[in-house]
Amino acid sequence: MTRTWIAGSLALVLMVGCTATAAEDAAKARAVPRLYVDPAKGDDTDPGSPEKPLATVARALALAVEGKAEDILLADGSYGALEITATFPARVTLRPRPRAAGAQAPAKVLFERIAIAGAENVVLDGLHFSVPDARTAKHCYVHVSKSKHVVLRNLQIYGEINNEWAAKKSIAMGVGDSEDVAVEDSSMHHVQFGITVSRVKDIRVQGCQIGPFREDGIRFKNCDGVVCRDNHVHHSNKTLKEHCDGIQMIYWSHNVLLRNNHIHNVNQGIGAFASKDQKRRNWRVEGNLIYNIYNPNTMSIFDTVDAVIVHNTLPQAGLRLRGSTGAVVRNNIMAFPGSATSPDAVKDEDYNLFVGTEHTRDKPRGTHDLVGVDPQFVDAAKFDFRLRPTSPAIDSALGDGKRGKDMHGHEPVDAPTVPNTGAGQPPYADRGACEYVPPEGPEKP
Ligand SMILES: [Ca+2]
Ligand SMILES: [Ca+2]
Repeated sequence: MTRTWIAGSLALVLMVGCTATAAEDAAKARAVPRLYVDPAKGDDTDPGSPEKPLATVARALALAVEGKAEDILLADGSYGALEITATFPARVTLRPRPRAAGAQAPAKVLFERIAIAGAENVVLDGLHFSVPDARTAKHCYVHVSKSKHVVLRNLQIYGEINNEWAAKKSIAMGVGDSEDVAVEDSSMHHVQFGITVSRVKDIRVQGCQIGPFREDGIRFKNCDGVVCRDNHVHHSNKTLKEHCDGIQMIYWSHNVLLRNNHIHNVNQGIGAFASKDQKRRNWRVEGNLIYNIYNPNTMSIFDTVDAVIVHNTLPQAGLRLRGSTGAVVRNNIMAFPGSATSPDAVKDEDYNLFVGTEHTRDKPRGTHDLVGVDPQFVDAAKFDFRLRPTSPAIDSALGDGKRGKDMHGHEPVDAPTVPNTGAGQPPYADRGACEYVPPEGPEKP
């Protein structure tokens, strides 16, 4: 009896604890109004609760327009095509319903296509996109047009019918005529194009995995405010003479940051080709690693005014600057300097490491350039272009105060056994795209 009472009291205490937590959870749930959707078991006349979900996303979106949902949780299943055309009063997120405790399989909420047109405040998070059969027209899995404040996060987009169809007919993401759009941490492969962006103000593409693909990995046309960083773009399968870029800039884009992108095994790396009508302005190209490119365009920054091109590693190539003026070219590791068509293409070239000795540009080398020097990569044959501890690129760059983390997440550190032959702030940044981190840690002040 006593034992039962104690056990009962203990259970009551535990229950009170649980109730408090459940109450907190409930408060959080109320803070973000939620609706549940299940196409197999739901009914659009139901309230959209976990137990009584709605049947369609369209019904959930209609309720979200009225402010009754900011979080729309989708059960596993195939949803076909969806159009989102509303302006929502608060940001509305479509995402998979969280897994039950102990569930093994990842969520698979599969769409054939989502078009976001004339909409505002939309987030797609964790959704899959593919189609079961080849289509006659071109197929764009996620299409954003005339919209504002859109986030496309953690999406997986892939062709799985046959490579021939996928390679010629499919675009993973198309974004046009919009403002404030972010594409984050998404993966796309077996598509013709990865991400194509036209006439967008403030577009961010970051943390995406793109490849294999056929035509272009990421391309921007006539955009203002581009951040394209920490993307891995690899393996295009066009024949070697055909056009295809890891990242391509078509015509002008202004206020551009291309940072820490890892591009390889494509026909061209970063291709910002002719933009005769409007020269590009305010560009920073930093920390990119590009190799195994099948034609001379490993990094081509044409028709751009005063571009800052720093801390890139092009182990097999040089930089091409046709039609550009006033470039700052510092702290890069390149096979050779590359080419330009104008004597004023470069206004400041220094602190680079050139593996080869030839120099084709009119601008003289900077007094701190290292020429004909082995950068001592960890294992170039295996495409590991980090620096060995004895590399002359370590602690020898000119810091401009803006170098953040590199593509591996490393800030510049002061290697204690290497004299700081660099300058600026910090004086111990490294040349090239990969900051060396000594095993013994940085110099202690
Ligand atoms: Ca360093
Ligand atoms: Ca040092």
